[in-house]
Amino acid sequence: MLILRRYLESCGCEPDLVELIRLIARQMETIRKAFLENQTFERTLNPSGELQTQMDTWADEHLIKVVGNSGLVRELASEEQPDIIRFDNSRTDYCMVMDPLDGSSLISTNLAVGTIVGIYEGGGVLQPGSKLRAAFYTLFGPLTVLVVSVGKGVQSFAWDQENEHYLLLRTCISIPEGKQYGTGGLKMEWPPEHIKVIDYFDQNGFKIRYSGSFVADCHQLLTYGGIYTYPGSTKNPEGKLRLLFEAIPLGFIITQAGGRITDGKRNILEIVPEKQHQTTPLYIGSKGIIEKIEEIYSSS
Ligand code: AHM
Ligand code: MG
Repeated sequence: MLILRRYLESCGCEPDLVELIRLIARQMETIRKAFLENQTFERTLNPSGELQTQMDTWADEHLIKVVGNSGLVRELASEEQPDIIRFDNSRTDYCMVMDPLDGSSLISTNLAVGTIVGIYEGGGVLQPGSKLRAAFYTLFGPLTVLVVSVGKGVQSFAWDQENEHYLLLRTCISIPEGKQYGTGGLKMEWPPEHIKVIDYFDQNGFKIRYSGSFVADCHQLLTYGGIYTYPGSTKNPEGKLRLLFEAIPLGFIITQAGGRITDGKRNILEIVPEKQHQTTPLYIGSKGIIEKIEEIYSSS
């Protein structure tokens, strides 16, 4: 059976990149154990103005400590931190973006959540997604799964507790043209283009699937196809989800699986981020559906 380390080496990843991905991947057991004691909300808000859960801050502090001590990352931007963190001890030029725990409003319901990571090689964290060197996410479901792309397709691995390594689960994942969708936002605040998109789905036999965890909702696309969307709203035209920590890493992975990501008008992977906590409306999933959505937007 292929394990994560051998897969990354077989792709020609430099040893420091292999070490960095494996280092973060290994933290998932520690993070999983911390759920039991960190079930509630904090009284603090994150830089996007959202209430933090105990696990948001726990996972954030833990990963910052581990990454900072590793000497493998020069610059780190986290969804839970107001500013970009720079590590002077780094022997590499890797710049990392992360959502330490995505979907955290679901912790109290025990639904699936996970960690999202993107890695650039030099150039800082404010770069378009097309420049990513690697991206991966983990998902805590019945299995602890890790889905990774180093620009050579998408593979998924599952944590093997007994042998303490990640075993290959699916290789060369290709996203099918499914017929399901999940949409965020309040219907009363959807922009007119989004209403047309949803009407198109409803008139064409699409099924609804929405959990409230971006990482989990995107993960199911790799099996069933379809799309996930969090549109802009009349109140927040730039949407809710973060360009750096959510849209870019997941967009990179879904694109590597043959899908696409758009804000309705442009490929999100081509957007040059202007600030760390920038948000974007987004549609992510099967290629044909995204093309249809862009058609609806351009004719509106
Ligand atoms: P989080 O990173 O704090 O969990 O926030 C992002 C989450 C996404 O995982 C999810 O898709 C979205 O927010 C759900 O928002 P809503 O509760 O408005 O449906
Ligand atoms: Mg998130």
